[in-house]
Amino acid sequence: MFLKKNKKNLRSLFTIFAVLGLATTMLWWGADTSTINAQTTRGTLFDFTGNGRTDWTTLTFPAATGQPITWKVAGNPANPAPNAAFIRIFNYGNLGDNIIPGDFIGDNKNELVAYRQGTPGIFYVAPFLNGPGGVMLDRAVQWGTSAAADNPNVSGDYDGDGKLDYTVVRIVNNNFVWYIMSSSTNMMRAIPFGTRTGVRGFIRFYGADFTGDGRDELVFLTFDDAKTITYHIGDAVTGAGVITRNWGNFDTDISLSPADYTGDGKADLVAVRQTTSPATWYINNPATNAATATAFGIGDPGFSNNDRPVRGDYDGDGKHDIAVWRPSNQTFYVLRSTDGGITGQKWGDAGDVPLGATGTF
Ligand SMILES: [Ca+2]
Ligand SMILES: [Ca+2]
Ligand SMILES: [Ca+2]
Ligand SMILES: [Ca+2]
Repeated sequence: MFLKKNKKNLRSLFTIFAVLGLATTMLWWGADTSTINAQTTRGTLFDFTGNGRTDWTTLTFPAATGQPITWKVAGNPANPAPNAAFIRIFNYGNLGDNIIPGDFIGDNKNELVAYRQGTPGIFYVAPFLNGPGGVMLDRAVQWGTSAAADNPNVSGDYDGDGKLDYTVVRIVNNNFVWYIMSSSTNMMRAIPFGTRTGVRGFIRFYGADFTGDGRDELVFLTFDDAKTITYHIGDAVTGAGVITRNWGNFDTDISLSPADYTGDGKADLVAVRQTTSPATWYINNPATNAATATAFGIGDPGFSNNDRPVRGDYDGDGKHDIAVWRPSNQTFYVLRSTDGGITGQKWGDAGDVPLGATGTF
């Protein structure tokens, strides 16, 4: 497991990141992010090999808390030669951890990341395995505290340097406060944005760039008694509202963490309606308020026998693809944004959960 072979971890923990434990006291150090180049490229979501395509990944969760989570990654595109596909199967993180891979280092490859609740909470970051052997922990970053029920499923590149910023969001007096550690300056800031007052429920998402300036915005949704979903998009520096938009219904739709499906460099809103089969993907471009409806994947109003919508750019053109993982035959199906054709890739085992299937990983 990853707590072994962690020389880098110890070095990082005591020399680079020890000071970050102060985050739990929520100091404001006033990071100035306005001068950072917004045009820095960033890695493709869940691309572990660095070729610009989302890889095929499923996770096997153990039965008991504290037992290891097994990752199964097949390179995309899979080598069609028999037994030649790029495959890595390994354990990383334990049941109870938040699994949040992403490009935190800035090498255009996603790292393996598990966030362990605690006081402080810790992001465990390891490079993806390039060869045989175990996972080598690269760094352990203290951030947040489970004593305050901090939620780490909100990382984003909020300073626009091409690296994800370690972020947790906390409820303070019913308001959301986003604690962001800038990857470019290691400065931390606390941004108030949003409230749970007066809403029936809420989901907080990963950051996404809705304005096209290379910096992600803060994103969460709320729903009301009628289950109408409202997205709230906020500036990650000022906390000012940028966009508020109704999109989807909590009782009938699966809401994915927003991403760019249209190719304009700005994130779009996704509601995958389960009332019919095939399901219908309703995608809204908040920049224009234009919307599309695309039938794809098995739908189930009971949310049990449906295909699992997954996030990612599987054909590598810079646009997210409409895609699902089918539990019954353990196969990914991708509606390619390049040409509208369908790619199928069998991968994973019965009972697995595909990476990118929820708003939380
Ligand atoms: Ca960053
Ligand atoms: Ca932006
Ligand atoms: Ca878009
Ligand atoms: Ca694509």
